[in-house]
Amino acid sequence: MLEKLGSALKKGFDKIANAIFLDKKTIELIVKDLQRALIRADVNVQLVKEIGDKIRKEAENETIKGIEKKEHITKILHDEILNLLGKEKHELKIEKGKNNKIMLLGLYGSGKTTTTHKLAAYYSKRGLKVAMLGLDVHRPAAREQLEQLGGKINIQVFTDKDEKNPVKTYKKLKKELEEFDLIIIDTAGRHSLDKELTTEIKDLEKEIKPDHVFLVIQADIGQAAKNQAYEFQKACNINGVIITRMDSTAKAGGALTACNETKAPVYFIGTGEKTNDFETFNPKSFISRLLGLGDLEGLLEKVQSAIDEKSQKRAKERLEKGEFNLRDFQEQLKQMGNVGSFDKMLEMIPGLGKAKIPENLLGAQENKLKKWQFAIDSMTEKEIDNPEILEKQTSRLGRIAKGSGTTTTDIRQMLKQYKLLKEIASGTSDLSSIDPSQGLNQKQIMKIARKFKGKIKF
Ligand SMILES: Nc1nc2c(ncn2[C@@H]2O[C@H](COP(=O)(O)OP(=O)(O)O)[C@@H](O)[C@H]2O)c(=O)[nH]1
Ligand SMILES: [Mg+2]
Repeated sequence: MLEKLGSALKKGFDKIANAIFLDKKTIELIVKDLQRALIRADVNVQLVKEIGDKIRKEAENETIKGIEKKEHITKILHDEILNLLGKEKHELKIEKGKNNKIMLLGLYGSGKTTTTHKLAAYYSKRGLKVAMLGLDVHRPAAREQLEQLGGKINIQVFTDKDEKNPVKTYKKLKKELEEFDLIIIDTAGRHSLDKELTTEIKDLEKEIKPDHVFLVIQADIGQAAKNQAYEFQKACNINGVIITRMDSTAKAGGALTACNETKAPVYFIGTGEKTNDFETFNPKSFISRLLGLGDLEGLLEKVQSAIDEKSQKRAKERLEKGEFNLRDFQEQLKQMGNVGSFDKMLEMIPGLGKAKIPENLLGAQENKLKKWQFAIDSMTEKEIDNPEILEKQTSRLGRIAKGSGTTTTDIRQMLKQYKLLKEIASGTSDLSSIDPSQGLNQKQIMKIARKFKGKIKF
């Protein structure tokens, strides 16, 4: 369900985390993709526009910079989507021994009868004595359908096949129903909420006085769920909504967000035809499932693990001018801090962050990185500015090793990596043409990978 929306959202968050600079162009790409995906999921265009505007506005806020900005935008995007879906989880706790009644309403084929048995099974599993009451007196097969379902889950079904009036049916069966903790009531639908249906559900509500009235809506209708919920709300007191067929449409985003707009919270969602294809609706976990384990904390962690933008920007400028030196290299090493992996270092070169260079070549070796930093700390200015002299006057290596608690091998390795990085950078021709949010294309990656095959070693 909603795979497309999920993967579009995921891509958006990834783009924020991986962008070298969260500049206007990148934000615009992210916003456009996001809006397209939301509209495809049938979310109201006005709401979609508002989200886009908000993100653009926050992105323009110059007081927040660098990694904080990434965190900020990630959080806003996450919270906006959560807002769309309705923030909190609405739970329906049913107490034992209280003869609770839940009445389900909805149009033809919305899934009332199926949901009646799903709800019954749900609460029966939680230790309640549950019964189902079939009040769809208009369609001959409706009561049989309910009885069949009841037999499947071993839950008693009450109906009166000879009675053509649902209120009378209820009155007849009322006494027998008193011994149950919970009664789920299936009612009749119509093609639309016409006068007859309105009268019928009003009469039922008056007679039964249900503790909860739920509107059952099929997700296929998308944002049209909004008007349907409003209409039913006008006719009687709806506590909330159950959305069915989440599994069979790409429009479910529209149905979910539309219900939130009407302030008729979604309590449950149906995700298939079987008894257990049913779950409570929790906006937070719904989002994290859409994103594949990406709850807000996970998303923020991702952002935090990206390297500080400012220094990346400086490094990029110097690289472009061909001025990248050992000092820049040292700053990058510091930036890597506890991130400590060579691929993070590559991220400072536009587009290279996404290059699929085999992981074993880039394995994180924090100790080594620390040693490299110590080594550079022990160098003289002259050595830092002209690292070539270290190759010519090898006695310098001994001195640096002693001063930094490293070995000459460590220093040689460090110098090799520094040179390699410089070389990779100069090999990535025309840096400015690479879209930072897109990374390199396959051809560019292959070229770099071929060129450096076997060279990147720790
Ligand atoms: N795929 C899918 N089908 C469902 C779901 N809920 C109900 N249905 C199907 O939708 C059709 C109509 O359901 P039904 O309960 O008879 O609707 P009613 O007219 O409102 O009582 C049936 O074929 C159900 O099996 C669901 O969550 N997913
Ligand atoms: Mg039915």
